[in-house]
Amino acid sequence: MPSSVDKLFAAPRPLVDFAFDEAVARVFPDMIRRSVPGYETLIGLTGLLAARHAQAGSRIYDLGASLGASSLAVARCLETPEVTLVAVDNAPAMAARCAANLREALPARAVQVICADIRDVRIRNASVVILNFTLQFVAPEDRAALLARIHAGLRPGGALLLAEKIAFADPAEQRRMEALHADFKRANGYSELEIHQKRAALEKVLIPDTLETHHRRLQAAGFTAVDEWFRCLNFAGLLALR
Ligand code: GEK
Repeated sequence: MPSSVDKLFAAPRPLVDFAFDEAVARVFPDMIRRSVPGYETLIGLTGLLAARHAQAGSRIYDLGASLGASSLAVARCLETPEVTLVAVDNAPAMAARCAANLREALPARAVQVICADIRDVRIRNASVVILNFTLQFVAPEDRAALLARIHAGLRPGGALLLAEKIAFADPAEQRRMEALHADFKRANGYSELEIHQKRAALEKVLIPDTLETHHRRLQAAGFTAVDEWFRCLNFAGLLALR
């Protein structure tokens, strides 16, 4: 399915919470590349990190897969035999496009695409679980339980790859990072109106945590080592080992 340039917030519009609907799915690759600094690097390296931790006969889960970018990066790097890729997204428009993308790009690979809430999906026999920019959309009170279920579903030696927008405890650092993030969006062609309207639409939907909160919660879920492997402005990638 073709994708297009993101103009969703270009004209004045009523304040409605952001939703992963058909209009967003259509422009999603352009939107995320222009909004998340380092997105392409992080996704490419997700493939390498996943390949290093993949185990024969296991599953690799891509939770909040959107159009399947992380799954495709994994498939490009994976040499371990008998690994099933399981991509999950609860937005029907995303899951349908993800299924079409993965079928077309990976005709010979064992792939499942599931349209469901990641809080309801059973995680089992996993060597790698990927949560790239998804936990931030899960209700904060449900995040610890989800991480504990992921930990329980990972094989010993398995890995969770968690990428998130992050918040800062220091208000001055928060302001500096937000200003740089707005500069990044401006440099990618978004207008002041687009930046303002998208920020307002996401305010109640995307709730970032500080890195301290992430570390504490991952440890409480049972992960033994947590490495910060990626950082670009207010976005970070963590590798957590079972
Ligand atoms: C990428 N990982 O390209 N259950 C299932 N899916 C969910 C849930 C949930 N509870 N909450 C949100 N989603 C991708 C990008 S986008 C990030 C991930 C962004 C899904 C939602 O439908 C959307 O497709 C995805 O998580 C978040 O690396 O748009 O900033």
